[in-house]
Amino acid sequence: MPERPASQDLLIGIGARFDDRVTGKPDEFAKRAKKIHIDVDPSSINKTVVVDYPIVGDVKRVLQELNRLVKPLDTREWLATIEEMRRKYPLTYREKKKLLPQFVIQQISEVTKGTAVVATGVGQHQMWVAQFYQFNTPRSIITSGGLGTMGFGLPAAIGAQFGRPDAVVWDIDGDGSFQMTAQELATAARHHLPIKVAIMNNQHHGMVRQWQDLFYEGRHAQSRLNPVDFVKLAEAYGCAGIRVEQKADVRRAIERAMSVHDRPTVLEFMVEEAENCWPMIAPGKSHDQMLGTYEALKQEGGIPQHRHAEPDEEAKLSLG
Ligand SMILES: Cc1cc2nc3c(=O)[nH]c(=O)nc-3n(C[C@H](O)[C@H](O)[C@H](O)COP(=O)(O)OP(=O)(O)OC[C@H]3O[C@@H](n4cnc5c(N)ncnc54)[C@H](O)[C@@H]3O)c2cc1C
Ligand SMILES: Cc1ncc(C[n+]2csc(CCOP(=O)(O)OP(=O)(O)O)c2C)c(N)n1
Ligand SMILES: [Mg+2]
Repeated sequence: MPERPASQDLLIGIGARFDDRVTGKPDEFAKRAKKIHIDVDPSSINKTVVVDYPIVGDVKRVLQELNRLVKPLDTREWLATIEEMRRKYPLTYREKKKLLPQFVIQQISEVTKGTAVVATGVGQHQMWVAQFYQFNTPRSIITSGGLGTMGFGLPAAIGAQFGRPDAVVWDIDGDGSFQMTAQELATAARHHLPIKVAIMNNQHHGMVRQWQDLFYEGRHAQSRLNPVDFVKLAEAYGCAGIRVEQKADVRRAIERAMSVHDRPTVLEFMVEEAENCWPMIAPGKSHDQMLGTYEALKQEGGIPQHRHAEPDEEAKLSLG
């Protein structure tokens, strides 16, 4: 398939560390491609991916120099190809009886028109935010990618709300991650910050549970979490608390949270425990061996989730 990195003919990395989450098995990564890597840090070059043309320098200067040497390309055909790939291989999930976190995140995205600042914890919910919150403004996802620090979401949302008092700030969090720094609700309440905390309560360290199911014969060692009443916890700190169990109540709950302006709101979404995040590359495997591809999920009854082609017009206007 021409779409997969294994069969690309040219790969240009502009300020990239080529993390293992990106490369999968490094030896197989974009194997047939000539590789150009621009990075200000020489230690990033040839670290995991050996490249044909290393360029060390600040990206702005390097690109200015490069622009002098190359002719402008007509990229219309390539952009159309990318659009076609998006259409052909959309994200997908199968409806289940219980509430799905992907659906909740899509609803938050719609209500906020993709213009909120969104902080996250670490785990499945973090990846679903990247997939299903349709960001319309740059520099709006605040997430711990490299270090992957659970507990990052709430303090990050507090910082974001202090930094941008007029912005709508959400922390879309996991029940495990949230509990690492939940006491910071006191700080948020004391300063009357109107942050919204949406906890995807799957009563598990979901990402760990997913790996245990896929690679460790379902041995759920230490990944199941005690039930916690997050609404009571929120109220104990002087925050508003809302629990949602049914799909039909999701939208109203999000809208209610958006109407609270004088204190934090914690929304506890009781989501499906056994939902997996797809697609994924198993440890030590390559892009060609991706699990949970669109084709595979569609066979199991997955419903395509097409993205809006263009940012919401109203959202664009509100950005000025
Ligand atoms: C559960 C989980 C799942 C994840 N899944 C994915 C995934 O599917 N896909 C994904 O991409 N990531 C994923 N990540 C994040 C991943 O771990 C890395 O954090 C991310 O890939 C790093 O992206 P990066 O290399 O662009 O940024 P960084 O790691 O921040 O690297 C930036 C690079 O740019 C260079 N640089 C900075 N400024 C300049 C400049 N002015 N000029 C030139 N060079 C510059 C730096 O030297 C550095 O080498 C996931 C993380 C978690 C926790
Ligand atoms: C401080 C810390 N401890 C452990 C981990 C390893 N880890 C990564 S994701 C995860 C589970 C996260 O659970 P939760 O926050 O409930 O998110 P979910 O995957 O269920 O959405 C764990 C334990 C980590 N990233 N950070
Ligand atoms: Mg969880």
